[in-house]
Amino acid sequence: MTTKPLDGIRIIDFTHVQAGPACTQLLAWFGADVIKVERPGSGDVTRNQLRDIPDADALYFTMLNSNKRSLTLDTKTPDGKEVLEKLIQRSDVMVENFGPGALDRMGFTWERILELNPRMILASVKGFSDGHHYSDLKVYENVAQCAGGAASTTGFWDGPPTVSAAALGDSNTGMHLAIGILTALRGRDQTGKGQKVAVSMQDAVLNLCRVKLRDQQRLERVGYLKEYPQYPHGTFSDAVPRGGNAGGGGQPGWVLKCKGWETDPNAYIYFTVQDHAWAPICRALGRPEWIDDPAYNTPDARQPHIFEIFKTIEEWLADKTKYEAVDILRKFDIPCSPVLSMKEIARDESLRKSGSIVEVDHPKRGKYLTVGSPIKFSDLKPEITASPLLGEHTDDVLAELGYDADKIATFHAVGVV
Ligand code: CAO
Repeated sequence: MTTKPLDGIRIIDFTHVQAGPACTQLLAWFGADVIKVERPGSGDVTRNQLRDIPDADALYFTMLNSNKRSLTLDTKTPDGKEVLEKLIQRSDVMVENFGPGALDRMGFTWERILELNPRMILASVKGFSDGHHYSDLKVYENVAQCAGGAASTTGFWDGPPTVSAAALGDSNTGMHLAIGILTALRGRDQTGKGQKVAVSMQDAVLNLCRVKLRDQQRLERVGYLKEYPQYPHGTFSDAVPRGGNAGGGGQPGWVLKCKGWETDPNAYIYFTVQDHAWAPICRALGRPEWIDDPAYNTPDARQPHIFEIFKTIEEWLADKTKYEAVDILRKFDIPCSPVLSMKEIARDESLRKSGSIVEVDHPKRGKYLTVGSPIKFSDLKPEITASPLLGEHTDDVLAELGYDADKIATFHAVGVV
């Protein structure tokens, strides 16, 4: 077996649902020994949620818990607490995303954890930061998207705030937490001391909405936002509006219809009008007369009739599939992409080849697809293995902690594990 960068790091994975599991799964891919601690009998709630095969763990679970080991443990019993204490003494990191205060109520305050292991890194996800006026709230994905500024700035101006399908609140928070954990591990190399790392889902969403806070300040200073569809013909209020599919940066763009859009909901491309690519765009569209026309040749000149320009592009696209269109536009260096459905992504050969989509064999499910590591290394190719069955590694982990076979049998008999 080849060495992985996080070999030797033991992580107590006291996480559930998505935000925490996404973080620990990433660290497991890179070599950490991730021991998922789950309630005996039921385990992570996602094992049962949205099942597509009656007796097999749901994809929700399998796609967020690969490469881990599973230990069942009732951490509210005295024996369960003792096992967890031993585990804390022998681990480097504990990751949790319980509701506010749950870990304290279980008896594992930060002070107690430090007492057990001063080198421990305790990494937590909560909905809101410590001390925030909503810090007592339990939070799921869409709640975080609303609290972090994503929902109020997503969607169309004549529709309600809209959440994204991307897990900005869950997996995104988990990725932030992974960065925090690796930073704390590096810090521990220098100081010998552990520390607490926390990421709130609201903050992680807000971090991705940074440009919208940029826009808020611009709006307050000048009263309008040039790159939004509301400019110059519509009106602005005092808060950043929803901009539909606008580019959002300095490059106007929009989702445009291609051949077949009447029946195929994904027959579209995203088209970007980069300023310095204006001449190639005109050439690609067969409109060379626009290149030097003062009504078109600067971003400011184009903006008042940008939708008329998009309409012209759609006329050009009418007899081209999204793939044909991108094949032409790529030759002119125009930033664009087909709008890909999940069906197309699941079958995409390039994504399979790069390891971004991986087929995994599961003892109960058979083969299923999952998303592999989006991070690529020159000297590490994460190998994605099946998620563990509930309690699959309970006896192994207990034996590693020094429990003999009789004691382990007793734990099973009384339901501690
Ligand atoms: N043994 C014994 N008890 C266990 C246990 C175990 N192995 N694992 C968990 N529990 C207990 C907890 O101690 C807690 O008990 P108390 O409430 O009595 O103290 C209880 O299970 C429930 O935990 P919870 O509050 O985390 O669960 P919930 O289903 O009510 O809430 C969620 C779920 C996600 C809303 C909440 O955990 C939360 O807000 N987490 C922080 C934010 C977050 O990560 N959200 C993302 C979820 S989607 O990715």
